[in-house]
Parts: sequence; structure tokens; C-alpha cells
Amino acid sequence: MGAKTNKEQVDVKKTLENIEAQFEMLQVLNEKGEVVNEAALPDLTNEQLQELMKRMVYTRILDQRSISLNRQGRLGFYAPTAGQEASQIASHFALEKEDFILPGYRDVPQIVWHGLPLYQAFLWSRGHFAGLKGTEELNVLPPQIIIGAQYVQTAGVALGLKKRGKKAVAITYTGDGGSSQGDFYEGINFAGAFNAPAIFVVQNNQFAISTPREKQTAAKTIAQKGVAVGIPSILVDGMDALAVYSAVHDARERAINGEGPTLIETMCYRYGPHTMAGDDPTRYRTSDLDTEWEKKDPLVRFRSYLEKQELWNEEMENEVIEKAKEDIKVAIKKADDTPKQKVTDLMSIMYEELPYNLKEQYEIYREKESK
Ligand SMILES: Cc1ncc(C[n+]2csc(CCOP(=O)(O)OP(=O)(O)O)c2C)c(N)n1
Ligand SMILES: [Mg+2]
Repeated sequence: MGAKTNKEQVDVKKTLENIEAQFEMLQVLNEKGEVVNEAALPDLTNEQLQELMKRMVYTRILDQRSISLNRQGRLGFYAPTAGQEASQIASHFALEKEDFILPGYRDVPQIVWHGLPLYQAFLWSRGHFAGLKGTEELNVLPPQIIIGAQYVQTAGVALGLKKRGKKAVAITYTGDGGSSQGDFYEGINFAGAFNAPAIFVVQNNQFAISTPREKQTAAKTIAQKGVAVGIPSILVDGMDALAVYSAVHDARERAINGEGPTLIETMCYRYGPHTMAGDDPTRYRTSDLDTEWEKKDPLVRFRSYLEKQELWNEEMENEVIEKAKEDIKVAIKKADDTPKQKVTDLMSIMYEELPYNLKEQYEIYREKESK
């Protein structure tokens, strides 16, 4: 019973060799704000470039103020965004109003720039139902706390857009951790199979809370996972606003021209803790790593690119900072002035028709709340 000795071995490892070479990271601006890839330089007017910078500066201030409001007990759930502005704001900048956004919990800035009033974003953070009022008209779905869960829904929304003949896309965001979820694979597979106009963004900030990206997958890049489901995929420098814009803009063009979905991995970093609920990043990240990534800062890089062309200066920056602070002050006041959420509100928002057991409770609370 000797085993065959002359069997030619199939080289099963061959397909994995150098696969990352196909996923060279797209970069347009280097850390000094110099153009390193003319071919990928997006076609944006000076005004558009300035607007993009304004939004990124504004969003950094929004993050700083949100952290401090959270510490004062004036916000509820908050997931810091500093470091991810290019990934979030430049990706959103490539969209149109008719596009649908399916955000994760860290992606509140994108839905604010899509039209959600700031005071509502604050109410959402507090778990107040009015935070999401009117989002249907804005083409925004609620930020999803369940990681990866919006991926399957995005494939569905995109398929709906296709069936209705809309020239629009559904875009979703998750993190590197989210790409380890089953939903991630189902979503990108379904969208590929149905050639749906979806854009799947994985913001790879390299940690899922404290778990480093290397412990989440044996794949060298997350982008390459798109190959398995037959969809175009790209790895982008997520600290480079112009690279992110360019990748999302191209993906959108392909999607609305009937060429289906794209998976985009944005390599980025969050400077702050995972959320404001007690996470301590010094337990799982070194200060050297923080310093290394601060050098790649998306605002610093884009600012120096614009300053070289005299499209940006300190005065403009200060104007945006003041405007952001003022808007935030007004918005938090408006959130404070919004009537408190009642238990009956929660019930009637949750159900189109209350189940019989809740009807009874509803009456009890209605009675209590009327006093
Ligand atoms: C399905 C599911 N499992 C676990 C959690 C708990 N959880 C919340 S955030 C998180 C890490 C997510 O990391 P990543 O996707 O990289 O996003 P990031 O927070 O880094 O932006 C986990 C495990 C969750 N919300 N949902
Ligand atoms: Mg992450």
C-alpha cells in the first residue's frame, strides 16, 4: 500500500505569491504635500479644493469639541474621527446628493456633510429618536453600531437604485475589523453578482478596538478580498485626501455607468481612543506608532499642497475654525432645547403597530408622562 511517490504537487501557494504587488497603495500627495502621481490628480477646481480643505478643518474641530462635550456629559456615544478626515470627508466629497450613505458609528461627519443638521447628530449621539428624523429624504441610513452589518444592506440599496434606473450609488463604510465579519463577504459578493452600483469603503485604521489588523486576517491587504468576488478593488492612502477622492470618484463613475461595485481600502489611523466609553489606546499602541502616523496627517498634507498654490492661508483656516465653533455652540443649544425623549416616543417610533403586550405598557407610560 505505498503512497504515490511521483505525483506532481500542485503549487497551492503560488496564487498567493506577491498578490500585494497588485495592490500598490494609491497616493497622489506625499507627506510633504507634493504631487507624486500626476495621472491620478483629480480634476477639481480651486474652489472645490478649498471647500474640501474647509470641510476637513471643520470636521477636526467638530471632533475636538465632541470629545470635550462628551467629557462634560453633554453628548452620549461618541467615536473620535481625528486622523480619518481624508478617508471620510474626501470620500464623501466625491458623492452627489442622490447617493445613499450607509454609515458606521464613526461616520457621522459624512452624514452631516450629506445634510444632517448638526444638532440632530448630537441628538443621535444621545440616543434621541429626533436625531434621525428626516434622514429618509437625505438618503442617509442610521449609523450602524453592529460592525459590518451595513454591507449587506448596501448591496440591497444599490440593487434597488439599479432596478429603478437611478444614476446614483450606495456607499458604505466599515473598519478593518468590520471586514472580518461574515456580512462583509456576503455584501461584496452579492453586489458583485448583481453588478450593483455600490462602493464599499473599509477604513483600515489598523485596529479593531485593541486588536491589530494583523490578527484579524491572513490576507496581506483587505483590498485583495474583492478579487475573490470578482469586483474591482483598490488600496488607497487614507491620509491623502486627493487619493481618496480620486478612488471614490472613479468608483462612482464606474458604478453609474453600469460597471458595478468597488471595494476601497483606505489606509489610515485614528489618533484618539476607539470611543469615549473608557478605551485607553496606550494599552495597545505605542507612542512611536502615534508619532509615525501624525507625520502623515491628512490636514497637514493637504494644507501644504494648497498653500504652495496660494489657495490656503492662516486667515482662511481661522475663519473655518471660528465658524465651526459657532455652529457647534448653536447646535448643542438646539439639541439641549429639544424636548426630552419619552418612553412612548420610543415605542411608537419602533413599531408601526404596537404589539399587544406593549400597548398596555404604552398606556401606562402615556398616563405617567401626561402628569
Ligand atoms: C457584530 C459586532 N461584533 C462586535 C461588536 C463590538 N465592537 C464594536 S466596535 C468593534 C471594533 C470595530 O473595529 P473596526 O471595524 O476596525 O472599526 P473602527 O472602530 O476601527 O473604526 C467591535 C468589535 C459590534 N459592535 N458588532
Ligand atoms: Mg479599525
